[in-house]
Amino acid sequence: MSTSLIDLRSDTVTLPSDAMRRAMASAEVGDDVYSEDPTINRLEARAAEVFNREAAIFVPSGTMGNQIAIKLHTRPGQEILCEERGHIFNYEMAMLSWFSGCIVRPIPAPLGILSWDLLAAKIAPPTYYVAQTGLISMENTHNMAGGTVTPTATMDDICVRAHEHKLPVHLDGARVFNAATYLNKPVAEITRNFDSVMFCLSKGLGAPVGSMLVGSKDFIAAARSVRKALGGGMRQAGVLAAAGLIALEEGPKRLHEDHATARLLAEGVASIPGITIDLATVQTNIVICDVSSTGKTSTEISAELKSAGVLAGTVNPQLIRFVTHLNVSPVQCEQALAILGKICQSRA
Ligand code: TLP
Repeated sequence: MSTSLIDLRSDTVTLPSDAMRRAMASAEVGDDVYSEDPTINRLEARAAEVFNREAAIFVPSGTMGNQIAIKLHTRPGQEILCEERGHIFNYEMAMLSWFSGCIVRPIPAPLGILSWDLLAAKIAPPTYYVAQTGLISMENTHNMAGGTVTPTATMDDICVRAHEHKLPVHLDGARVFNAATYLNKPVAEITRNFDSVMFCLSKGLGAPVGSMLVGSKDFIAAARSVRKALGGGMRQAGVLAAAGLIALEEGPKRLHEDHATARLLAEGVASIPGITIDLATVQTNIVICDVSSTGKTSTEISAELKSAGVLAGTVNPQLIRFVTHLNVSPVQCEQALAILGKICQSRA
C-alpha cells in the first residue's frame, strides 16, 4: 500500500501542473489595478467568451467573487434566498451581513435542488413592514448536498420567473464546470439566464489560486471597484492568471475522470457496514456519507483515516465528505476504501 497521503478533503488541494508552473514563470505581467496586466486581461476576456458574457473579472477567491456579486445586487436590510446548506450562508463568515447588510432566508431543498415553487413561497410580500427580498442565490453543483446538479430547465425557470419579479439571480458556480460535465452542455448554456456567475479556477480545474466573476460590462465595472475596496487589487497577478488560463482551457476536459473516481468511491463506501449514502446524490466529484451507524463520529473516523494516510473532511458529527480531483487516482481511492472498511469494522 502506498505510503503517500491520499488527500480527499477537497478539490481545493490540487497542485499546479508543470505546464502551469512554466506559464507562470514566463507570464507577461503589469499592474492590474491600472488594468495593465496583459495575462489577466487575456484571462478575463477568455472567461467572458467561454460564458458568452460581456465581461469578467479575476478575483483571489470564490468567496470574494460571491461577496462582490451580493454587494452589487442588494441593498442593506434586504433578504437573500438560498438553499439552507449554501456556501454563501454557511461558509463565508457571515460576510453577506457584515459587508452587504443582508440576511439569508434559508430554504431546505431535496438534494439541494431548488425550484421556483420553493423560492416563490419565501419571497417577501411587498409590504412596508417586512424586509424585502433582494436576491436569489443558487449553487451548482451544490457542495454540501453532495455535488448535486440542478438541471438546466430548473435554473432557466428560476431565473426567468425571478426576473418577472424584478429579482436578480446570482450563481455560485464554484464547480459549474462539474455541473456542465454532468449535464453534457457548455457552461454558457447552463448559466445563460443568471445575472452573474462566479466560478473557481482553483478547484477541480487545477489552478493554484483564483476565481472569476462574469456578467454584463456595467456589472463587472462596478465589481472592479468593490474588489478594490476589499483589497483584491492584486497588481502583477498575471503570474496567477497564466495558470488560470490553462485551468480554463484544459481543466474542464478531464472532470469526467473525477466523477468516475467519485462514483467508484461512493459505491465502495455504500458497501461498508455502518455507512449509509444515497448514491443518487453522487453526480459529480463529491461523496458525502453518513457514518453514524458505525458507532463512531465523523471526527473520530477522520482522525483514524488521517493516521492511516487518508485525509477526509467532516461536514458534521454524522457526515464525512470525500472530494475527488486530479491529484487522486482510482487506485488511491481503492486504497482509501480498504482503510475506511477496516476502521469501520473495529467498533469504538
Ligand atoms: N468550498 C470549500 C470550503 O469552503 C467548504 C471546499 O472545500 O469545498 N462556493 C462553493 C460552492 C464552494 O464550495 C467554495 C469553497 C466557495 C464558494 C469559496 O471558494 P474559495 O475557497 O475560493 O473562497
